Amino acid sequence: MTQTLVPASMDTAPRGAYFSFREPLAFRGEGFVPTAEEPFAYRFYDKNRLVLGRRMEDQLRFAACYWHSFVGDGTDPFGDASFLRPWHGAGDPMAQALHKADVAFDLFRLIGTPFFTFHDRDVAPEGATLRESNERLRRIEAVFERKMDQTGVKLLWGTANLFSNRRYMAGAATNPDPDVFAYAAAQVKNVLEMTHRLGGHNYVLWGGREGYETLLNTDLKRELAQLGRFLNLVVEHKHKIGFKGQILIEPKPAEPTKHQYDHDVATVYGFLKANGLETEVKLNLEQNHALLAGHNFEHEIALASALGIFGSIDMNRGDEMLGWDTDQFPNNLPQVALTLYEVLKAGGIGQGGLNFDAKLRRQSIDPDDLVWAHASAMDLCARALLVAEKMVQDGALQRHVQTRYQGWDSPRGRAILQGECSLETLARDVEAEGLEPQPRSSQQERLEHLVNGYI
Ligand code: XUL
Ligand code: CO
Repeated sequence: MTQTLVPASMDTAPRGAYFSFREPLAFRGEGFVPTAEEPFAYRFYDKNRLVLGRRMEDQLRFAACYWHSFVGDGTDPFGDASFLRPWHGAGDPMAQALHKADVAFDLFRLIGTPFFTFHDRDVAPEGATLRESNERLRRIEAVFERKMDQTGVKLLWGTANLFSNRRYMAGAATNPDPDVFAYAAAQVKNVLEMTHRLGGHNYVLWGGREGYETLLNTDLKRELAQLGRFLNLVVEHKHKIGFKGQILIEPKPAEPTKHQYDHDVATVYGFLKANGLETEVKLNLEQNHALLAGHNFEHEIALASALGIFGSIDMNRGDEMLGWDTDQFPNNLPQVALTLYEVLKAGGIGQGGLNFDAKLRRQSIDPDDLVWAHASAMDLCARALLVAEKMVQDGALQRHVQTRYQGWDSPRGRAILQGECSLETLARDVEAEGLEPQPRSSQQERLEHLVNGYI
Protein backbone atom coordinates (compact mmCIF):
# COMPACT_ATOMS: atom_id res chain seq x y z
CA MET A 1 0.00 0.00 0.00
CA THR A 2 1.35 3.40 -0.94
CA GLN A 3 1.53 5.89 1.91
CA THR A 4 0.15 9.39 1.48
CA LEU A 5 2.88 11.78 0.41
CA VAL A 6 2.73 15.03 2.31
CA PRO A 7 3.75 18.08 0.26
CA ALA A 8 7.39 18.95 0.86
CA SER A 9 6.45 22.49 1.80
CA MET A 10 4.31 21.46 4.77
CA ASP A 11 6.21 21.83 8.02
CA THR A 12 4.37 20.05 10.77
CA ALA A 13 5.87 21.41 13.98
CA PRO A 14 6.42 25.04 14.84
CA ARG A 15 10.04 25.85 15.64
CA GLY A 16 11.07 25.32 19.20
CA ALA A 17 8.01 23.29 20.08
CA TYR A 18 9.89 20.16 21.00
CA PHE A 19 12.61 21.54 23.27
CA SER A 20 12.27 23.85 26.25
CA PHE A 21 15.32 25.75 24.94
CA ARG A 22 14.13 28.51 22.59
CA GLU A 23 17.20 30.54 21.71
CA PRO A 24 20.50 29.24 20.34
CA LEU A 25 22.94 28.46 23.14
CA ALA A 26 25.35 31.32 23.76
CA PHE A 27 29.05 31.38 24.53
CA ARG A 28 29.56 32.94 27.98
CA GLY A 29 33.10 31.91 28.89
CA GLU A 30 34.62 29.93 31.72
CA GLY A 31 33.00 32.00 34.44
CA PHE A 32 29.46 31.13 33.34
CA VAL A 33 27.09 30.35 36.20
CA PRO A 34 23.87 28.52 35.23
CA THR A 35 20.55 30.09 36.16
CA ALA A 36 16.95 28.91 35.83
CA GLU A 37 16.59 31.13 32.73
CA GLU A 38 19.88 30.04 31.23
CA PRO A 39 20.75 26.55 32.45
CA PHE A 40 23.44 26.03 29.77
CA ALA A 41 25.91 28.22 27.96
CA TYR A 42 29.15 27.31 26.23
CA ARG A 43 32.14 27.87 28.46
CA PHE A 44 34.78 26.90 25.88
CA TYR A 45 33.07 26.65 22.49
CA ASP A 46 33.69 30.15 21.19
CA LYS A 47 33.29 29.45 17.51
CA ASN A 48 35.11 32.55 16.32
CA ARG A 49 38.11 32.17 18.60
CA LEU A 50 41.27 31.55 16.62
CA VAL A 51 43.00 28.30 17.40
CA LEU A 52 46.31 27.86 15.58
CA GLY A 53 45.20 30.34 12.98
CA ARG A 54 41.74 28.92 12.26
CA ARG A 55 38.33 29.65 13.75
CA MET A 56 37.37 27.09 16.37
CA GLU A 57 34.26 26.22 14.36
CA ASP A 58 36.45 25.42 11.35
CA GLN A 59 38.92 23.39 13.40
CA LEU A 60 36.17 21.22 14.87
CA ARG A 61 33.48 21.15 12.16
CA PHE A 62 30.88 19.53 14.42
CA ALA A 63 28.06 17.47 12.98
CA ALA A 64 24.95 16.03 14.62
CA CYS A 65 23.75 12.73 13.25
CA TYR A 66 20.20 11.94 12.27
CA TRP A 67 20.08 8.26 13.14
CA HIS A 68 20.82 8.11 16.86
CA SER A 69 19.13 11.39 17.73
CA PHE A 70 15.95 11.24 15.71
CA VAL A 71 15.50 7.64 14.60
CA GLY A 72 16.78 5.88 17.74
CA ASP A 73 13.91 5.22 20.10
CA GLY A 74 15.78 3.87 23.13
CA THR A 75 15.10 0.23 22.26
CA ASP A 76 17.67 -2.27 23.55
CA PRO A 77 17.76 -6.07 23.13
CA PHE A 78 15.73 -6.41 26.33
CA GLY A 79 13.29 -3.54 26.16
CA ASP A 80 10.94 -1.56 23.97
CA ALA A 81 11.16 2.06 22.93
CA SER A 82 11.68 4.48 25.80
CA PHE A 83 11.97 7.87 24.06
CA LEU A 84 8.45 7.94 22.54
CA ARG A 85 9.19 10.75 20.11
CA PRO A 86 6.01 12.20 18.60
CA TRP A 87 7.14 11.12 15.09
CA HIS A 88 7.62 7.48 16.14
CA GLY A 89 4.91 4.82 16.27
CA ALA A 90 1.72 4.72 14.21
CA GLY A 91 0.98 7.51 11.75
CA ASP A 92 1.65 8.66 8.21
CA PRO A 93 5.39 7.95 7.79
CA MET A 94 5.96 10.92 5.44
CA ALA A 95 4.26 13.32 7.85
CA GLN A 96 6.47 11.85 10.57
CA ALA A 97 9.56 12.32 8.42
CA LEU A 98 8.69 16.00 8.01
CA HIS A 99 8.05 16.41 11.71
CA LYS A 100 11.40 14.76 12.40
CA ALA A 101 13.14 17.14 9.98
CA ASP A 102 11.62 20.15 11.76
CA VAL A 103 12.84 18.98 15.14
CA ALA A 104 16.26 17.96 13.77
CA PHE A 105 16.91 21.39 12.27
CA ASP A 106 15.63 23.02 15.43
CA LEU A 107 18.21 21.06 17.41
CA PHE A 108 20.96 22.09 14.96
CA ARG A 109 19.87 25.72 15.37
CA LEU A 110 19.82 25.53 19.17
CA ILE A 111 23.23 23.90 19.62
CA GLY A 112 24.82 25.77 16.71
CA THR A 113 26.33 22.75 14.98
CA PRO A 114 27.48 23.75 11.49
CA PHE A 115 26.89 20.29 9.93
CA PHE A 116 24.64 17.24 10.01
CA THR A 117 24.84 13.66 8.69
CA PHE A 118 22.23 11.11 7.62
CA HIS A 119 21.49 7.69 6.11
CA ASP A 120 18.81 7.59 3.42
CA ARG A 121 16.52 5.49 5.60
CA ASP A 122 16.85 7.85 8.58
CA VAL A 123 15.27 10.75 6.79
CA ALA A 124 12.53 9.15 4.66
CA PRO A 125 10.63 5.90 5.10
CA GLU A 126 11.49 3.04 2.76
CA GLY A 127 8.81 2.45 0.11
CA ALA A 128 7.52 -0.76 -1.48
CA THR A 129 10.02 -0.37 -4.35
CA LEU A 130 13.33 1.43 -4.71
CA ARG A 131 11.64 3.91 -7.03
CA GLU A 132 9.12 4.77 -4.33
CA SER A 133 11.86 5.03 -1.69
CA ASN A 134 13.78 7.41 -3.96
CA GLU A 135 10.71 9.55 -4.58
CA ARG A 136 10.17 9.91 -0.87
CA LEU A 137 13.80 10.81 -0.38
CA ARG A 138 13.48 13.46 -3.07
CA ARG A 139 10.63 15.10 -1.13
CA ILE A 140 12.76 15.26 1.99
CA GLU A 141 15.68 16.55 -0.04
CA ALA A 142 13.56 19.55 -1.03
CA VAL A 143 12.79 20.16 2.64
CA PHE A 144 16.48 19.85 3.54
CA GLU A 145 17.44 22.28 0.80
CA ARG A 146 15.11 24.88 2.19
CA LYS A 147 16.10 24.30 5.79
CA MET A 148 19.81 24.32 4.98
CA ASP A 149 19.29 27.59 3.20
CA GLN A 150 17.40 29.11 6.11
CA THR A 151 19.75 27.95 8.85
CA GLY A 152 23.14 27.81 7.11
CA VAL A 153 23.58 24.24 8.38
CA LYS A 154 25.61 22.17 5.90
CA LEU A 155 25.86 18.49 5.10
CA LEU A 156 29.04 16.84 6.36
CA TRP A 157 28.16 13.53 4.76
CA GLY A 158 25.38 11.35 3.51
CA THR A 159 25.33 7.56 3.42
CA ALA A 160 23.09 4.69 2.33
CA ASN A 161 21.77 2.26 4.90
CA LEU A 162 22.87 -1.10 3.47
CA PHE A 163 22.35 -3.05 6.66
CA SER A 164 18.88 -2.70 8.23
CA ASN A 165 16.62 -4.26 5.61
CA ARG A 166 16.55 -8.07 5.66
CA ARG A 167 17.63 -8.19 2.01
CA TYR A 168 21.08 -7.21 3.32
CA MET A 169 21.37 -9.84 6.02
CA ALA A 170 24.13 -11.67 4.09
CA GLY A 171 25.83 -8.43 3.06
CA ALA A 172 25.32 -5.74 0.42
CA ALA A 173 28.35 -5.72 -1.93
CA THR A 174 29.55 -9.00 -0.40
CA ASN A 175 26.24 -10.82 -0.76
CA PRO A 176 26.29 -14.26 -2.45
CA ASP A 177 23.43 -12.97 -4.63
CA PRO A 178 24.39 -10.42 -7.36
CA ASP A 179 20.83 -9.03 -7.28
CA VAL A 180 21.53 -7.73 -3.80
CA PHE A 181 24.79 -6.16 -5.07
CA ALA A 182 22.78 -4.47 -7.82
CA TYR A 183 20.16 -3.18 -5.37
CA ALA A 184 22.86 -1.79 -3.06
CA ALA A 185 24.57 -0.13 -6.03
CA ALA A 186 21.30 1.51 -7.05
CA GLN A 187 20.74 2.74 -3.52
CA VAL A 188 24.25 4.19 -3.23
CA LYS A 189 23.94 5.88 -6.63
CA ASN A 190 20.83 7.66 -5.41
CA VAL A 191 22.26 8.81 -2.07
CA LEU A 192 25.60 9.81 -3.58
CA GLU A 193 23.75 12.02 -6.07
CA MET A 194 21.54 13.43 -3.31
CA THR A 195 24.63 14.16 -1.20
CA HIS A 196 26.18 15.89 -4.21
CA ARG A 197 23.08 18.03 -4.85
CA LEU A 198 22.98 19.04 -1.18
CA GLY A 199 26.62 20.16 -1.32
CA GLY A 200 27.81 17.37 1.00
CA HIS A 201 31.50 17.54 1.89
CA ASN A 202 31.93 13.74 2.05
CA TYR A 203 30.17 10.46 1.33
CA VAL A 204 30.56 7.59 3.81
CA LEU A 205 30.43 3.82 3.40
CA TRP A 206 30.17 1.81 6.56
CA GLY A 207 29.99 -1.91 5.85
CA GLY A 208 28.02 -3.25 8.77
CA ARG A 209 27.03 -6.39 6.91
CA GLU A 210 30.17 -6.62 4.76
CA GLY A 211 31.64 -9.50 6.68
CA TYR A 212 30.68 -12.99 7.67
CA GLU A 213 29.64 -15.23 10.52
CA THR A 214 31.25 -18.54 9.54
CA LEU A 215 33.62 -19.79 6.83
CA LEU A 216 31.42 -22.89 6.55
CA ASN A 217 29.13 -20.91 4.25
CA THR A 218 31.46 -18.15 3.04
CA ASP A 219 33.82 -17.68 0.08
CA LEU A 220 35.96 -14.97 1.63
CA LYS A 221 38.15 -14.36 -1.41
CA ARG A 222 35.16 -13.89 -3.67
CA GLU A 223 33.48 -11.51 -1.22
CA LEU A 224 36.59 -9.32 -1.00
CA ALA A 225 36.70 -9.11 -4.80
CA GLN A 226 33.03 -8.09 -4.85
CA LEU A 227 33.69 -5.38 -2.29
CA GLY A 228 36.60 -4.06 -4.34
CA ARG A 229 34.40 -3.93 -7.43
CA PHE A 230 31.66 -2.11 -5.54
CA LEU A 231 34.01 0.55 -4.21
CA ASN A 232 35.45 1.07 -7.69
CA LEU A 233 31.92 1.65 -9.01
CA VAL A 234 31.30 4.25 -6.31
CA VAL A 235 34.52 6.11 -7.13
CA GLU A 236 33.78 5.96 -10.86
CA HIS A 237 30.34 7.45 -10.29
CA LYS A 238 31.70 10.16 -8.01
CA HIS A 239 33.90 11.37 -10.87
CA LYS A 240 31.15 10.97 -13.42
CA ILE A 241 28.81 13.32 -11.55
CA GLY A 242 31.61 15.69 -10.51
CA PHE A 243 31.22 15.18 -6.77
CA LYS A 244 34.15 16.93 -5.09
CA GLY A 245 33.62 15.44 -1.63
CA GLN A 246 35.75 12.70 -0.16
CA ILE A 247 34.63 9.08 -0.37
CA LEU A 248 35.18 7.64 3.11
CA ILE A 249 35.20 4.09 4.44
CA GLU A 250 34.41 3.70 8.14
CA PRO A 251 36.40 0.82 9.66
CA LYS A 252 34.88 -1.37 12.37
CA PRO A 253 36.11 -4.84 13.34
CA ALA A 254 32.82 -6.54 14.18
CA GLU A 255 29.16 -5.95 15.06
CA PRO A 256 26.83 -6.67 13.47
CA THR A 257 28.84 -9.37 11.65
CA LYS A 258 31.44 -11.40 13.51
CA HIS A 259 34.31 -10.62 11.09
CA GLN A 260 34.06 -7.37 9.18
CA TYR A 261 36.28 -6.81 6.13
CA ASP A 262 36.98 -3.19 7.07
CA HIS A 263 38.44 -4.22 10.44
CA ASP A 264 40.70 -1.22 11.13
CA VAL A 265 42.90 1.37 9.40
CA ALA A 266 45.67 -1.09 8.51
CA THR A 267 43.24 -3.62 7.04
CA VAL A 268 41.39 -1.02 4.99
CA TYR A 269 44.65 0.42 3.68
CA GLY A 270 45.67 -3.02 2.43
CA PHE A 271 42.27 -3.41 0.81
CA LEU A 272 42.49 -0.01 -0.88
CA LYS A 273 46.00 -0.75 -2.16
CA ALA A 274 44.91 -4.11 -3.52
CA ASN A 275 42.15 -2.36 -5.45
CA GLY A 276 44.16 0.65 -6.60
CA LEU A 277 42.03 3.03 -4.55
CA GLU A 278 44.46 4.36 -1.96
CA THR A 279 44.46 7.84 -3.47
CA GLU A 280 40.70 7.89 -4.09
CA VAL A 281 39.26 6.81 -0.76
CA LYS A 282 39.93 8.03 2.77
CA LEU A 283 38.69 6.94 6.17
CA ASN A 284 36.05 8.04 8.62
CA LEU A 285 37.41 6.94 11.98
CA GLU A 286 35.19 6.29 14.97
CA GLN A 287 36.52 6.32 18.52
CA ASN A 288 34.68 3.27 19.73
CA HIS A 289 35.39 1.27 16.57
CA ALA A 290 39.11 1.80 17.24
CA LEU A 291 38.72 0.44 20.77
CA LEU A 292 36.78 -2.58 19.53
CA ALA A 293 39.66 -3.31 17.13
CA GLY A 294 42.09 -3.28 20.06
CA HIS A 295 43.57 0.14 19.30
CA ASN A 296 43.20 3.52 20.86
CA PHE A 297 41.76 6.32 18.79
CA GLU A 298 45.06 8.20 18.56
CA HIS A 299 46.71 5.19 16.97
CA GLU A 300 44.08 4.95 14.25
CA ILE A 301 44.28 8.67 13.47
CA ALA A 302 48.10 8.68 13.45
CA LEU A 303 48.23 5.61 11.21
CA ALA A 304 45.64 6.93 8.77
CA SER A 305 47.50 10.22 8.63
CA ALA A 306 50.84 8.47 8.04
CA LEU A 307 49.27 6.49 5.19
CA GLY A 308 47.63 9.60 3.70
CA ILE A 309 44.06 8.37 4.19
CA PHE A 310 42.79 10.34 7.20
CA GLY A 311 39.39 11.79 6.29
CA SER A 312 36.98 12.45 9.13
CA ILE A 313 35.88 11.44 12.62
CA ASP A 314 32.86 9.89 14.29
CA MET A 315 33.24 11.26 17.79
CA ASN A 316 31.88 9.06 20.52
CA ARG A 317 33.20 6.81 23.23
CA GLY A 318 32.78 3.27 24.45
CA ASP A 319 32.58 2.05 27.99
CA GLU A 320 35.70 0.60 29.57
CA MET A 321 33.68 -2.24 31.05
CA LEU A 322 31.59 -3.12 28.01
CA GLY A 323 32.98 -4.72 24.88
CA TRP A 324 30.33 -3.55 22.44
CA ASP A 325 29.47 -0.41 20.56
CA THR A 326 27.86 1.77 23.23
CA ASP A 327 28.12 4.96 21.12
CA GLN A 328 28.19 7.35 24.07
CA PHE A 329 28.75 11.07 23.84
CA PRO A 330 32.40 11.97 24.55
CA ASN A 331 33.08 13.22 28.07
CA ASN A 332 36.70 12.37 28.82
CA LEU A 333 38.89 15.47 28.54
CA PRO A 334 42.36 13.83 28.47
CA GLN A 335 41.20 11.25 25.92
CA VAL A 336 39.67 13.83 23.58
CA ALA A 337 42.65 16.17 24.01
CA LEU A 338 45.05 13.43 22.87
CA THR A 339 42.72 12.65 19.98
CA LEU A 340 42.62 16.27 18.83
CA TYR A 341 46.38 16.57 19.27
CA GLU A 342 46.72 13.80 16.68
CA VAL A 343 44.21 15.56 14.43
CA LEU A 344 46.25 18.77 14.64
CA LYS A 345 49.44 16.84 13.95
CA ALA A 346 47.71 15.33 10.93
CA GLY A 347 47.25 18.88 9.60
CA GLY A 348 43.71 19.35 10.89
CA ILE A 349 40.34 17.87 10.07
CA GLY A 350 40.37 19.18 6.48
CA GLN A 351 37.19 18.43 4.57
CA GLY A 352 36.03 16.07 7.34
CA GLY A 353 34.47 16.92 10.66
CA LEU A 354 33.63 15.71 14.15
CA ASN A 355 30.37 13.85 13.79
CA PHE A 356 28.59 12.89 16.99
CA ASP A 357 27.76 9.32 16.10
CA ALA A 358 26.52 9.04 19.66
CA LYS A 359 23.27 8.23 21.33
CA LEU A 360 21.47 9.11 24.51
CA ARG A 361 21.27 6.49 27.21
CA ARG A 362 17.94 4.68 27.25
CA GLN A 363 16.82 6.50 30.38
CA SER A 364 17.58 10.00 29.05
CA ILE A 365 14.03 10.42 27.81
CA ASP A 366 13.49 14.18 27.94
CA PRO A 367 13.67 16.07 24.64
CA ASP A 368 16.14 18.47 26.30
CA ASP A 369 18.53 15.57 26.92
CA LEU A 370 19.36 15.79 23.20
CA VAL A 371 20.38 19.41 23.66
CA TRP A 372 22.41 18.72 26.80
CA ALA A 373 24.19 15.73 25.24
CA HIS A 374 25.31 17.55 22.11
CA ALA A 375 26.10 20.87 23.73
CA SER A 376 28.11 19.26 26.55
CA ALA A 377 30.04 17.18 24.03
CA MET A 378 30.75 20.26 21.88
CA ASP A 379 31.99 22.20 24.88
CA LEU A 380 34.14 19.28 25.98
CA CYS A 381 35.70 18.98 22.52
CA ALA A 382 36.31 22.74 22.43
CA ARG A 383 38.06 22.55 25.78
CA ALA A 384 40.09 19.58 24.53
CA LEU A 385 41.05 21.52 21.42
CA LEU A 386 42.47 24.30 23.62
CA VAL A 387 44.51 21.69 25.48
CA ALA A 388 45.75 20.25 22.18
CA GLU A 389 46.60 23.78 21.03
CA LYS A 390 48.81 24.19 24.12
CA MET A 391 50.49 20.87 23.37
CA VAL A 392 51.32 22.05 19.86
CA GLN A 393 52.34 25.58 20.83
CA ASP A 394 54.55 24.53 23.71
CA GLY A 395 56.23 22.04 21.43
CA ALA A 396 57.94 20.03 24.19
CA LEU A 397 56.38 16.74 23.06
CA GLN A 398 57.29 17.35 19.45
CA ARG A 399 60.83 18.35 20.42
CA HIS A 400 61.23 15.14 22.39
CA VAL A 401 60.20 13.06 19.38
CA GLN A 402 62.53 14.99 17.08
CA THR A 403 65.47 14.51 19.43
CA ARG A 404 64.68 10.84 19.81
CA TYR A 405 65.08 10.24 16.08
CA GLN A 406 67.84 12.76 15.35
CA GLY A 407 70.35 9.96 14.72
CA TRP A 408 68.58 9.40 11.43
CA ASP A 409 69.91 12.76 10.24
CA SER A 410 73.47 11.47 10.61
CA PRO A 411 75.39 10.26 7.53
CA ARG A 412 74.71 6.63 8.51
CA GLY A 413 70.98 7.23 9.07
CA ARG A 414 70.61 8.97 5.71
CA ALA A 415 72.65 6.38 3.85
CA ILE A 416 70.45 3.56 5.20
CA LEU A 417 67.22 5.28 4.22
CA GLN A 418 68.51 6.28 0.80
CA GLY A 419 69.30 2.68 -0.01
CA GLU A 420 73.04 3.20 -0.03
CA CYS A 421 73.76 0.35 2.39
CA SER A 422 73.43 -3.41 2.24
CA LEU A 423 73.51 -6.01 4.98
CA GLU A 424 77.11 -6.59 3.95
CA THR A 425 78.28 -2.97 4.16
CA LEU A 426 76.46 -2.47 7.46
CA ALA A 427 78.00 -5.62 8.92
CA ARG A 428 81.44 -4.53 7.75
CA ASP A 429 81.06 -1.05 9.31
CA VAL A 430 79.79 -2.40 12.63
CA GLU A 431 82.76 -4.70 12.90
CA ALA A 432 85.30 -2.15 11.71
CA GLU A 433 84.04 0.50 14.16
CA GLY A 434 83.48 -1.94 17.04
CA LEU A 435 80.02 -0.32 17.17
CA GLU A 436 78.03 -0.74 20.41
CA PRO A 437 74.76 1.31 20.39
CA GLN A 438 73.95 3.16 23.63
CA PRO A 439 70.27 2.85 24.73
CA ARG A 440 68.54 6.04 25.88
CA SER A 441 65.46 6.55 28.03
CA SER A 442 62.20 7.10 26.14
CA GLN A 443 60.91 9.12 29.14
CA GLN A 444 57.29 8.02 28.89
CA GLU A 445 56.46 9.02 32.47
CA ARG A 446 57.95 12.49 32.05
CA LEU A 447 55.90 12.98 28.88
CA GLU A 448 52.71 11.79 30.56
CA HIS A 449 53.41 14.29 33.31
CA LEU A 450 53.78 17.02 30.67
CA VAL A 451 50.42 16.10 29.13
CA ASN A 452 48.71 16.27 32.54
CA GLY A 453 50.20 19.74 32.91
CA TYR A 454 48.52 20.95 29.69
CA ILE A 455 45.17 19.63 30.91
C1 XUL B 1 27.90 1.93 13.14
C2 XUL B 1 28.26 3.28 12.69
C3 XUL B 1 27.41 3.86 11.62
C4 XUL B 1 28.14 4.67 10.61
C5 XUL B 1 27.28 5.15 9.47
O1 XUL B 1 28.66 1.47 14.19
O2 XUL B 1 29.17 3.89 13.20
O3 XUL B 1 26.43 4.61 12.23
O4 XUL B 1 28.72 5.78 11.19
O5 XUL B 1 26.66 4.13 8.80
CO1 CO C 1 29.96 5.77 12.88
